[in-house]
Amino acid sequence: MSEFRPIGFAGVRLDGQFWRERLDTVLTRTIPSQHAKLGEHGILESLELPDPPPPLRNPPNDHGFTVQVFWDSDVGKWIEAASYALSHRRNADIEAKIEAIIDDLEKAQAPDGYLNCWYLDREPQNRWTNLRDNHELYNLGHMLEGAIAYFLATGRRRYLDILERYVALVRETFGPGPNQKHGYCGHQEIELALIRLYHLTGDRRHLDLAAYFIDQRGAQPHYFDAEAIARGENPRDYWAKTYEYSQSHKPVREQDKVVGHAVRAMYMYSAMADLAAELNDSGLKRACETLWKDVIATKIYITSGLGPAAANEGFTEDFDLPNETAYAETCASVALIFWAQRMLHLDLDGKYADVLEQALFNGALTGLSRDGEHYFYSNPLESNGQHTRWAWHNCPCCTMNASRLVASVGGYFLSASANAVAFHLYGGISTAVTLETGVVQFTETSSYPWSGSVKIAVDPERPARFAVKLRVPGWCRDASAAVNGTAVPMTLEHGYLTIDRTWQAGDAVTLELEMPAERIYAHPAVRADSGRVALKRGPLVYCLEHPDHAGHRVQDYRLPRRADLKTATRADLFDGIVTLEAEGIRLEEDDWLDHLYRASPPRTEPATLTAIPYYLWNNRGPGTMLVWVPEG
Ligand code: FUB
Ligand code: ZN
Repeated sequence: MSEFRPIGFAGVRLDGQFWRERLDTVLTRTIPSQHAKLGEHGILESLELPDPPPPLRNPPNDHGFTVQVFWDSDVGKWIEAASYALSHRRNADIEAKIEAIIDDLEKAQAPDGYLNCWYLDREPQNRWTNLRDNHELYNLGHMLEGAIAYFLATGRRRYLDILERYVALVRETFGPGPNQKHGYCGHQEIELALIRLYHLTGDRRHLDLAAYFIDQRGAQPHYFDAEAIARGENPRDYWAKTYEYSQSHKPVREQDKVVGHAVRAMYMYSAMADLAAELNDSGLKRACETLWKDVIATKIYITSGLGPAAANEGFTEDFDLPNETAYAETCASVALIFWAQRMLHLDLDGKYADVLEQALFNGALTGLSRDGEHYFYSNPLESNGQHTRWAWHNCPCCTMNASRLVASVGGYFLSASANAVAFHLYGGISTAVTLETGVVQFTETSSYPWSGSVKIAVDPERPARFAVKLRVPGWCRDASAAVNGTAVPMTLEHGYLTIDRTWQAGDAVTLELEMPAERIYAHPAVRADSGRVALKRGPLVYCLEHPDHAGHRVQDYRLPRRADLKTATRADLFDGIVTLEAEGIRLEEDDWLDHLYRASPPRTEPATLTAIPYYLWNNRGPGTMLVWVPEG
């Protein structure tokens, strides 16, 4: 296991324009507007528990399930995101809103500590009877993460106290004892929250409970069978048909294929990686590595979207990666970032940081609009104009996953051990890190991801020997580095360049990462991408979008194999971006008249293809978009 630990986002200041803009947007627009939406959609009201409860806002689907059962989680996630925002800037209005929510939760909590507003409001007698579907522990997980974040941001512990009472009840209820339930949640999440609570309190019982839930998953006799029978149902009538859906088809250590619901899978693998590190558990680590290989080799979109299918919000067969119908839920890419970061701390290997970065720039950021108030739930790689960013969703899970990620993004930039600091991402940050030799101020300056020129000022309080490790991304084929102007030999170990020397105030490292525009091809088994090419530069995946093509359908463009790819700095687009341009052709349809088929190919016209970063698509209205461009 590696000795590196992440440096918490609160200690990392974002100075670079790219992330500063996203963070400011989230602080000033996303967090307040999300609170307003929680109010408008009845989610805040659902904490008030009137008797009798009001009619459902979201009618049950055809297997009797309503998303209202996990509204508590949406509130918890908003508090978590808002608390991360408070760690950047205190805000009396947001704090008053959180306090009002805590008032409601305090009133709602049952005398024994139970706190689930769906069950308390509607069917208090049925608590813990449907862990498979009804998200009770998932809700607690998100609320608990919110309470921890709020405590860390403000020092106020009322919400945390409420939830610690609930956790104590859960610990009493679940476990190996003869009078305990041997169950676990159908939607993983509680495990991650318990591990966070363990980090906060040092109370080992929280870690043990997380480990219990993970190890119990998939044990026989199957818990979800037993509880279905107890509800008077036949387990074979399970609407999802298979426990692969919740990764409980077999014990987690035996799992070697990534299956089922994508967000559930990613949260579970994140918890497994956490437990592998905390418990030095090589079995769990091995399982994580096997699952990692499987997803990376056969199931991930180039954008790092995960889970092509809407039916199970998740995975299908290997290489099944359709573009226009891709589900690729924003939450799944956010959760992949959680998992990748944990893998990176099991082994400091750039292959994990590469995926983390890819998911951050392409999978997760896409979910949040430029204005900070519109979202994508699914992230297709092609559109015929049918996709549109929405201001809210009746299942708003992705909204707060986007905001909590951006509000805490500084936490993914670097890690430290006792005598080394590792930079994983670049983009303009400053932070003070305490090493065993003393405090060192690091100031990283760059306009990454637009440029690969990075400068890092290293200022120890007194001269000291330690290592600075710089990630050279897997996409970069030519890199150079220097300390105070003297070149450093580019010997990489697992994707990192190590500069181990005695540093003194005023030292500066420069890193040049060549960042040419590139064509990327898919494995031939990915039928959807056959004969097509994707464009990338640095960590960014690009796409063609309608406004840059005079309203023509972007699917009509062809990129000749030998066409040069040029980069252009476009101050006029999205406050300044780098676009990719190439000369190609466009198929014309004006001479087809009423023919649907004919013996001669379409007439073509020379045409310029302009590609923008994928994460920016659909900020200028719906229309055609294409990631995988036909070559020819
Ligand atoms: O079930 C809770 C959340 O809602 C899941 O993580 C998402 O996939 C959506 O179904
Ligand atoms: Zn989601």
